[in-house]
Amino acid sequence: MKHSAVIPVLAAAAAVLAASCGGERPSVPDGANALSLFAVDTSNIRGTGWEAVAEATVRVSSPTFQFFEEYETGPDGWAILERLPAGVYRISAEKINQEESYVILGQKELSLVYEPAAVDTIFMNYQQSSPLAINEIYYAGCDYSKFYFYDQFIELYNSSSETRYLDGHFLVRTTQVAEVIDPEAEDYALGYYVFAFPGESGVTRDIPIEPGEFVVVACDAIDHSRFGARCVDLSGADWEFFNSLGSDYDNPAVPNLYPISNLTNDFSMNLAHTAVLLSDGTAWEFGMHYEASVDDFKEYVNIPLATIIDGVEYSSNPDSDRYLTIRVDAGFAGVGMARYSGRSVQRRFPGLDSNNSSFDFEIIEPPSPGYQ
Ligand SMILES: [Ca+2]
Ligand SMILES: [Ca+2]
Ligand SMILES: [Ca+2]
Repeated sequence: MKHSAVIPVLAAAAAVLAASCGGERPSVPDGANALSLFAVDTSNIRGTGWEAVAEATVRVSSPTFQFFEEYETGPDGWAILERLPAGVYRISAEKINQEESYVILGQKELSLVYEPAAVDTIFMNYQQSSPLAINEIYYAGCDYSKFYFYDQFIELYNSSSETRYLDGHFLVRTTQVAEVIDPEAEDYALGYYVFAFPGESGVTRDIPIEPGEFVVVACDAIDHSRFGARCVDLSGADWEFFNSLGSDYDNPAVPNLYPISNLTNDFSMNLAHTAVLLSDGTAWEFGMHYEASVDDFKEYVNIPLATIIDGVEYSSNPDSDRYLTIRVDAGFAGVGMARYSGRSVQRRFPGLDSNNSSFDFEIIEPPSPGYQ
């Protein structure tokens, strides 16, 4: 069966449907077009410039007639798409790195009329799944001689093109004990310190975070640099965690996040291993969970996974037991980082979020509150 460049829609559809089962290439009517497609990773994530993407899955479909084919790029990043009927095509490319648990994606649309040897490029980049993300966590502490770690902070970043609102959102530090729950078996994460921005999530709109804006939440918003050479000046922080039930310091010039429970502790983070969450604060409940180490039940806050906007687990030891489900974060930030090193973990570029912190984060020095 031989067709000209113009293919009747129904005939093409019938041919594809008839051949769509099994692993063989469907026998779509012959088209005159061939497309050599080059898949390139534009992220420059390893600092080596743009790179050809080998073994990317390339899916080709048409919005105007029934057509679907899958290809794979070769070791040099090229896929040869042959015998394409004339028409409009949507092309997507995807590369999943299972070792490092990240995804790069690219897509484009193009029209082929009569091009027996067309050449094109598909530009790929990392999936950015959180428009609002935890961009930096500084938890390590700055001075071993004084065991000083009160200059901890969390930095948020809006990588979307829209203003977002933090009203009523929670910043959460999870458990620091393994096996309180099986994180893969539950649809919530364990919150231990849970502090809330003022207002009501999705209702009030008083705490904007603009596109490209960083927001710094300090544990204590003071100039810590007078306590050690590596300690961080947080007097300019946007927010601070404040617990009026404890002996916490309150900088009156900096607005506060308050705890939702009656724990008396300030918000603080383990110097080597825990997880930090940003949730939208729309749902939560207290939950008593048994802790073998103290042989008693301890009060936590169950944070439904569906309310979690971003979560980052960090651990200096890459073999640690996980506190957070891999559905939120498949890796660890901060592997190898020492306590009191004055170093911090930050996304390799703002907004990079493959839900694998091993890949997304790098260790930086000094910490960078409010900037990248
Ligand atoms: Ca505080
Ligand atoms: Ca304050
Ligand atoms: Ca920063």
